Amino acid sequence: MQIASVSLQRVRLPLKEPFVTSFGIEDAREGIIVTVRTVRGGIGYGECVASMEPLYSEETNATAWHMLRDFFIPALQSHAYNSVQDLRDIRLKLAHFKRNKMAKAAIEMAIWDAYANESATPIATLLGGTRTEIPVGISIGIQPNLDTLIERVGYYVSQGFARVKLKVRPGFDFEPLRVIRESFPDMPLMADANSAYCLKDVRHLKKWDALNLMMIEQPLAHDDIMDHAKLQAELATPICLDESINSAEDLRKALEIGACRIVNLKVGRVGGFGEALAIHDRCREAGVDMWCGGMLESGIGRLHNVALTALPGFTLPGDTAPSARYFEEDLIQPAVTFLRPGVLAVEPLSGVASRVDQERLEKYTIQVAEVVSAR
Ligand code: OSB
Ligand code: MG
Repeated sequence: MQIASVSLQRVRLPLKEPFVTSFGIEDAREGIIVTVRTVRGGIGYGECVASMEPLYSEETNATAWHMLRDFFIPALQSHAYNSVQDLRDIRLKLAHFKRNKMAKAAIEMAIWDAYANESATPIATLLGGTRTEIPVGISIGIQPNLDTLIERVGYYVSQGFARVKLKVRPGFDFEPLRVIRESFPDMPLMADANSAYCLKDVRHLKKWDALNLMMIEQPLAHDDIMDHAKLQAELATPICLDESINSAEDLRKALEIGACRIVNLKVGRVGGFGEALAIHDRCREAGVDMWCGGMLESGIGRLHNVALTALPGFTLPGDTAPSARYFEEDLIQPAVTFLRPGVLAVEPLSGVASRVDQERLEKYTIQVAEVVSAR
């Protein structure tokens, strides 16, 4: 497979309701859609999961745009991709460029997607996925008060979500979790702090052990594993790392020192499917539970997350909720919906192109650039 052209477009999809975390408020999913066109007419899409501001990580849509246009697309566009191994090795061609994983993932995943399209093979199959159904949970943002929170949780539970994750921050943590636990004694429940605490909060965090949480996600700094290891030694509740794991090497070190017992794998955060597979395989070998996280993706990134989750190492429900949880209109049709309550189907999709709604893609585009291959 040879790439004929790559284009970038910035999209802005309004969210049905603002998503509030310990790091800020997002009222729209603004991202970059990468489109790869192949010489034989194949078409592939990738979604960059960076946000508008460098709050979850250092990347933004503007930095990703620069990295893609000036470095990553030029580095990848003139190679031939003729096997799954060639796709898995894309990460090696970008390895000398430091970090900027979300930008790397966007073009890498678009090339996998184009390969799926051109070879008429489902992405899940290319990745080695075997499952045809996956359970999913809901990630609920910080709520204005406890009444609204309980109403929201009740609504999502009634829809059948397989577990509830609550965003927390100092001042909105133990009490809301306790109230949810009281109303839903047996429900799988977890908290995501997005780095809102530090090691001196250990006494406060130890109290959460009484709530029977599945895990606490990323309690400490985004770039830390040392303090997480110290904290994990003090807690009965498993720590799950999100922000701190950006590569299979990060994971090796985190597991070696006991910084987490569970991993949230986001393909954008780690630089694409190739690195995600390396992390998946390492978790599986080590018997570490893993699940697929989300970044409020449009249907394009969402279908990719669903395909990845078909792999056997995803042992816990992920954050890949149906499109309607986020958007009035998605960029794909039909949207991602429940097969039955709490469960998504892994459809045998040979790339996402057949699902992309071109009119809507146009409608939500706020900036376009065409990058033509030098070949
Ligand atoms: O930390 O997992 C996170 C959304 C944006 C940025 C970071 C995170 C999240 C979520 C939402 O938790 C997951 C989703 O529903 O896509
Ligand atoms: Mg998280």
